Amino acid sequence: MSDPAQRAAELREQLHYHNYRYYTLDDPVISDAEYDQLLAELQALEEQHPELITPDSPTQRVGAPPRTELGTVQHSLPMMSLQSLFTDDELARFDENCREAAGGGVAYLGEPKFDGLAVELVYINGVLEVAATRGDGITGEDVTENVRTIKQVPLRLRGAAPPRLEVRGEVYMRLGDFEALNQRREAAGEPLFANPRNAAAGSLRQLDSAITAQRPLAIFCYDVGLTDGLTFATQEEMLAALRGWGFPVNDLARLCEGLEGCRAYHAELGEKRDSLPYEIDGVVFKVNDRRLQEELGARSRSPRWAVAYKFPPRQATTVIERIVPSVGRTGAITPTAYLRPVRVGGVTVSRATLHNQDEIDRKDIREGDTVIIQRAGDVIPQVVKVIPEHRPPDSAPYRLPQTCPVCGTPTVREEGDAVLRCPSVDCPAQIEGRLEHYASRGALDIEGLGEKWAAILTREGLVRHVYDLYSLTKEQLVALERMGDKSAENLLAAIERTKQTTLARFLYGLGILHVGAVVAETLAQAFGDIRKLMEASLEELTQVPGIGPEIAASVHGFFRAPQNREVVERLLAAGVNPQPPAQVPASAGPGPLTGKTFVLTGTLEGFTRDQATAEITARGGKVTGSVSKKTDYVIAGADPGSKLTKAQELGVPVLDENAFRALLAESGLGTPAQPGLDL
Ligand code: 3BD
Repeated sequence: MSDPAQRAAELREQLHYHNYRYYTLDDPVISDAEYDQLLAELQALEEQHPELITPDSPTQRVGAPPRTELGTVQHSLPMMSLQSLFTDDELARFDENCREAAGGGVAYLGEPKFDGLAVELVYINGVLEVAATRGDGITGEDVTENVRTIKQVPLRLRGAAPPRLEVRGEVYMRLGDFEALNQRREAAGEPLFANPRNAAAGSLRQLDSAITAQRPLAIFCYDVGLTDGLTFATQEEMLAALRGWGFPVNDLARLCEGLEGCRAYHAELGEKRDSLPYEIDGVVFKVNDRRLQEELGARSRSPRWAVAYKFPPRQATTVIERIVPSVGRTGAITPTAYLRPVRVGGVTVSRATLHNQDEIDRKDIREGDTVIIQRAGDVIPQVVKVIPEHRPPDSAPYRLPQTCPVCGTPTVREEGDAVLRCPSVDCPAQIEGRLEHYASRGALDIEGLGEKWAAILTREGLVRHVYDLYSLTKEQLVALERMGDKSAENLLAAIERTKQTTLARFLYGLGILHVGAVVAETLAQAFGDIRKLMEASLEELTQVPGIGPEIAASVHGFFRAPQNREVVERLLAAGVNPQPPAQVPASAGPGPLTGKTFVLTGTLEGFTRDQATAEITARGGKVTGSVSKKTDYVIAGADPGSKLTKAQELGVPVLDENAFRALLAESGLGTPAQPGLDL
């Protein structure tokens, strides 16, 4: 191959460039694994030819340049780097070197290598004084205020503390927390974090600690810096001391005897990797005996007594063959990238989620693109970024379809919503979820028809549209597994009973976007008749008190779609007869609920919480969350909570469901029709 000096210069230049892309621009053009490979090659070259090492070599400066906005902190002892190993042979050489210095077998402390952000915490007289990121190992960023917001970080040490103590660890985000954070960001139309490590880094390096406080950060501690004379005989002893002071120390750390012990530990954690609630990218082995550590010493920046033995990378480069939109149970249309299959972290990956149109636009992801993909834990793989240099010349930006790919209904995207949806009640992709909702307690309340039977009825092809419920026969039902004679009869009777229902329940049951039980009640009061509502103009809808422009647009749009109108017509033709609410006489005087304050506790049989609230507010009452002397009534259903006890203590009248119904009936509005329930 080429001259080593020339190759080293080449590598250095590439690494500087990729370092800049990664740390300064936050926009890498190669995967982490490819970067690691270049770095490893340069390190090997410099080890063979130490005269080639220059002070500015990337091997001499591994870390992010501190950002000036956050303020900087000098580490009193440099935070070293860790040499990365990728093979058993490399591990054997590491062990050999340690054994040579020890003059015998060596015990190592093995621990997971957390994929987060290294930090140092400084405690003065037991109190957290300063927290800094690792930075370039010499100088880090001052993130004291942000670290204070991490609940796992002790602000004061437990037990006796030295005058000064420096503790080092890794700030990270748990996978579940990361997904939840990204889901919130997706719903709010904010850019998503590519992985838990970026989410942790972005959260820790906020200029406003109030934002950090809302991010679910966590920490594992694994080392000390200056300890003011305090010494530890072994790594294990130090971890025990950290635990004692109140720091989170990972409990997978184990003593590993010799090379075999290390190999077994690496294999064991490799198997556990996918089931851990946080991301790890390898294991770290450290000579357990601290005196032997000292003897082994360090190279320029990394100790000779510790290594990171990496797992196969979880990023890979591949090509998007197609982008396919799919419709979920709730009508959300999600784009999926179908990939040229590629091995990532020991698994073959052929699909990645693209989330939504905003994410596609932000990353400018197109069919035919070469992309870096990544998986974390068991999470669906994601596209990290496109490599524009490899883009085919004829490519075009990708747009989600304007009509539902399953049923052809024009898709809608509400303002402020990142998700594109199919708004049809009759979309086959959604029928299972729609049916379950139609049958739910707050809607038509079909006893016995929950998630399980909604799935069976739709999968067996017995129900393709909600109105198919009304033509089900006993023969069809008993032919199903686990459906006996009696249950079939009960289900048919429960379906039959729903023909007498209220307009509010019926509206709620249609599952119109933004129409919950309260809005359904409001619309029922305002229009009184399903056909009037179907013909209502946008203006008429907007004029109803309590109906904002967003709801009005959703309802109006819903009834403009012919598929939805047909579903309503067929339900009515099947005999469903939604009853208008009793009219409030314009001059209706105050009733028994007017101005009264209610608290709900436990589960009611005939109402959801929203419906009970709607009934009370329709009669001039109000519902609050906690019991006080100002509470007029507590409505207690099954399994009431502490609110019932509180009511009894304060002498607030407690009504059960029947008494509540009776009270509702006393008011001008009558009782909400509840088929099959005696009062
Ligand atoms: C971990 C150095 C030593 C104390 C130096 C042996 C390189 C990040 O779980 N132990 C760990 C982990 C990281 C460590 C040490 N033990 N150094 C360790 C570590 N269990 N991640 N690191 N670091 C911390 C780093 N960070 C950013 C850029 C370059 N290097």
